[in-house]
Amino acid sequence: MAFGTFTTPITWQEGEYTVTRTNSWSPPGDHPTGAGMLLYVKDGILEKVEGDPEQSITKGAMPIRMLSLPEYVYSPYRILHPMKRARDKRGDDSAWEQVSWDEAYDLIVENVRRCTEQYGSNSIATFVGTGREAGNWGPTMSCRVFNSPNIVYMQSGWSCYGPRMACTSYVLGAPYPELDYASQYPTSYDDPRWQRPEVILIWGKEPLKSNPDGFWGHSIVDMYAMGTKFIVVDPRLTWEAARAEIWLQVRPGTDAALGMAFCNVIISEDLYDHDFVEKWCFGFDQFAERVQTMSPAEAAEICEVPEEKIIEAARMYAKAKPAALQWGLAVDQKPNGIQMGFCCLAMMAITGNIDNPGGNIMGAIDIGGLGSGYTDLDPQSKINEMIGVDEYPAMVRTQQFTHPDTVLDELEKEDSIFHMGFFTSANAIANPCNLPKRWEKALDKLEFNVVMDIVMTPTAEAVCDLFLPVNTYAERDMYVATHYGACGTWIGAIKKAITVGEAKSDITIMRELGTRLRPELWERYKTDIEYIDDQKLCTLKTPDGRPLTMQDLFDHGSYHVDYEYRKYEKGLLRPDGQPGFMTPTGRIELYSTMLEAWGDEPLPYYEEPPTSPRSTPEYAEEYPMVLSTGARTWSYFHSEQRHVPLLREVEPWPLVDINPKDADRYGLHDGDWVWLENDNGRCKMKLSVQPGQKEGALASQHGWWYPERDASSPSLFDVYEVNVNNLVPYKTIGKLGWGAPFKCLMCKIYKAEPSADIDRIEEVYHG
Ligand SMILES: Nc1nc2c(c(=O)[nH]1)N[C@H]1C(S)=C(S)[C@@H](COP(=O)(O)OP(=O)(O)OC[C@H]3O[C@@H](n4cnc5c(=O)[nH]c(N)nc54)[C@H](O)[C@@H]3O)O[C@H]1N2
Ligand SMILES: Nc1nc2c(c(=O)[nH]1)N[C@H]1C(S)=C(S)[C@@H](COP(=O)(O)OP(=O)(O)OC[C@H]3O[C@@H](n4cnc5c(=O)[nH]c(N)nc54)[C@H](O)[C@@H]3O)O[C@H]1N2
Ligand SMILES: [Mo]
Repeated sequence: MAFGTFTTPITWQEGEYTVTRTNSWSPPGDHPTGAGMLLYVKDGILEKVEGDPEQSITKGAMPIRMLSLPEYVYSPYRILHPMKRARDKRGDDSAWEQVSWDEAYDLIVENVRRCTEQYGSNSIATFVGTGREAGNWGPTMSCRVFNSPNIVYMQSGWSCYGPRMACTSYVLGAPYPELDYASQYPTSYDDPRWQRPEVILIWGKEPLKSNPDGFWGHSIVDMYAMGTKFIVVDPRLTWEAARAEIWLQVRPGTDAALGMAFCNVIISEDLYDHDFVEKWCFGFDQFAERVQTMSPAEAAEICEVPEEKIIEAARMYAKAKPAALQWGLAVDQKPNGIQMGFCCLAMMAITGNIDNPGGNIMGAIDIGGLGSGYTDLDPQSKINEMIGVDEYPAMVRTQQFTHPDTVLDELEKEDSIFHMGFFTSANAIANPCNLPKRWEKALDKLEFNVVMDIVMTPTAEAVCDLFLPVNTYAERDMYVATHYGACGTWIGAIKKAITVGEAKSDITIMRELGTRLRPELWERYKTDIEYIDDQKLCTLKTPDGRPLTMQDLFDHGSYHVDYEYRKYEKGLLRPDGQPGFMTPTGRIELYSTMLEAWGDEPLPYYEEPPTSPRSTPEYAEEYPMVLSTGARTWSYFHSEQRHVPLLREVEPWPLVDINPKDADRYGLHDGDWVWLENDNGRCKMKLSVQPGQKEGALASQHGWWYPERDASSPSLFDVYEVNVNNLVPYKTIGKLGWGAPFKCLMCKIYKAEPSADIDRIEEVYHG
């Protein structure tokens, strides 16, 4: 390993400013990408931020959401004290009253004890969101503070990262394989061990905007500038697609057919790595036979892309040395996603682009406890009590989370097991839940609901009784690790620079509650740093062999993991030290014995989206447009930041993209307000006519609500007017429980009355 090489200590004086070097995580929302930042503080106030040119991965660049940090920190929308409200006043914004932290904790303790005595501790559900800092602690909060295995991530079909991680664990026996972007080296691309990928296949991902799960999206711009070529599979013309050698403008939801055809071409044209396949893959012959059932011609018809471009793309990826694959959320957000992911992994494997310089690299097994708290489930037998384990054992046992759709069923039961809810980093009804109105009603049945957040959200207003204010990363000490440590290459320090109001960090709240409820587990940690050192960093070693500490990170700024390529050759992927992979056969399973054991097919197959012009032609007559939702935007992380002036000025309204020909067909114009509607519900957005959008398909944003509008029920910031998840069906997911059709719905589109007055939005950005 190596520490970072910075020319200054972590804080220094620059004229009137105290400058603090830090890394972003959350809040404001971000995956653990850790953009390097310099915070300029004068008289205790954060006045400005700059990118940190010395941070080895981000090199001074910063997403716009980080640039607007001061506005976020000092926003008038921020809640800075704990607040409570009587249960019968839910939905009434005027009923909140300020309380002390002690009073807030007392209320929680009283309700946890009451629920535990009356119904058992499993009656407490912890609702968590995606991989922000608090998302990482959600399982710990649930298991080690409330003593409940019922950790709930609410997105139908656990449609984020889970399907990709699950098929990776089955096929590769490893965590998510990430494109090698030299993040493990203090000197980045200059390290001689690194090789630049010749080709990157960017598939259902837009890393430049999303920086997903720790991957620094801008690195693909760097590689492009150095000569790397792109192949892009996306129904929209993205920045990456516009620069691609080959752009396959695929029909949303059909990617598994394309994946099978890619593999078919690579195998039938003998472009695969025989040596690698022979030594390290299991079930190649059956796999080859299966993908032969999907000819490029058939895939071309299904996916609506030219046959010769499929062939050309497969050849280009297979012939490049090295080649890397960026597979994104479009894999997860469809019932057929596991099979698409399977094809992605197979392509990496048969071309020998696994754990090689410039290919897709794998995490080591000894990265330590950095990842989210899966191991917190103690005893492991508690997994048998998780909601959904009987109905979807593969999902629940692989993910070690409850099954989202089954939780909704359970909440709705008259004699539901659930009685208390704790929301941390999840704005349920604005974004992660499909059919949000139904979820709201179900969540409202819970006797006591607590939320920890930054601002008053639709979820907090609708169903919560106690609000705990959390602070931002400018106000806390922490670390951030790419890929939550799972494919970890780098860990950076987050350093507190300011204090604002009474807000506390997620770990502080967890410790303080833990100390009250389960002192035997928590009392010993007097500070966040003590907890982090003991629970998270201690399995990593400094160059002189000591356990790594937060102080080391403060002293050196960052820590780079010693990266070994081709770990499978060296016995570094298996606890028994044998060469090979951590699968039942010890090889990459192109015939997946795990998928078979869980009751799915052991080989990839194609299924049409649940509703589509082909699978449901009658439905398509009424709802003729394909709808893919949630492609990421520059300004917003899911439901966040609509209250931040700079960001709202850049992206003031919820947009849905349409091809000009479709707009003409429906007599619609750029800037029109429109309804998107299907049999589940509707939502109102503003039309954006885009020549780069696939004909016959729409692309809508997600996570919208209007912080400037009426907070109380039934308005709830007009969340239901604008929430595209009104259109997403329930339990329309893959065989094993993963993947809802967030990226392959059908709807109709028609003109709406203009939405709300522009003046109110001006209030947001001009104060
Ligand atoms: N700014 C910002 N960054 C974020 C987030 C955010 O909300 N805002 N969210 C974070 C989270 S939780 C996640 S999971 C990641 C996700 O980040 P990504 O994996 O990059 O996913 P998306 O941006 O949803 O979609 C990527 C691309 O898939 C395309 N697409 C849509 N449907 C299909 C399809 O059926 N097939 C194919 N091949 N492509 C399709 C879209 O047009 C889009 O260009 O981003 C993370 N980063
Ligand atoms: N239609 C559609 N819906 C989608 C998606 C899509 O592509 N299309 N994407 C889905 C995906 S992939 C995901 S992962 C989910 C994400 O869903 P969630 O992760 O639930 O995201 P949010 O709804 O933004 O809720 C997060 C809340 O946490 C707060 N917060 C931010 N940082 C912190 C922190 O550090 N601590 C605490 N305590 N709170 C914090 C924010 O203010 C916000 O209110 O959304 C899903 N929803
Ligand atoms: Mo996500």
